[in-house]
Amino acid sequence: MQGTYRFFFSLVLVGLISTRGATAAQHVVGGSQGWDESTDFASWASGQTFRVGDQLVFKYTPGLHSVVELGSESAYKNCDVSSALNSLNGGNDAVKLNKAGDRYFACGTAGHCGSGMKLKITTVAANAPSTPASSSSPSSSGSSSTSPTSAGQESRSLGSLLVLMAASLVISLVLVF
Ligand SMILES: [Cu+2]
Repeated sequence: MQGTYRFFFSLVLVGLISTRGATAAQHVVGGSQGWDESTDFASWASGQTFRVGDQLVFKYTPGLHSVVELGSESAYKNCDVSSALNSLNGGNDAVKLNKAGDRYFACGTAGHCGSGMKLKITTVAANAPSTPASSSSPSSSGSSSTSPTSAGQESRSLGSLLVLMAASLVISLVLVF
């Protein structure tokens, strides 16, 4: 019986570790093109589901670009980088999405925001369903819209696996005591 208990307990630990790894996603802004003037960020963002606990990673050549977080929709629309909440310039900058809601980013280099180097994202609750990217934006490419959806399904199935493991632990405890 002691061996049974340890077996189920280690299953639960493995479940916890793999679920944590699957739910906290890193979104490399712009995908393989990165944070660059030529990237279509609206199209990229429409294929992603941003959840609380995830991270944005801005990859670019330091000195050429920067990352400025803007405080409002109007600052975003007008490329008003003077009202910046935060500014990053390392070239490999992680931004944690710590609560649900809209956030706005732009490049701080003169002229870049105006030529489209800006990003608006909406963060949803950690357990919210994935964006139905295939039905809402038929124009976006298939490869960019399918991968986040399948990642979301994977994390949900890991979640239900965890529930199963927790149930197994309870059953094994009842058997032991
Ligand atoms: Cu730039």
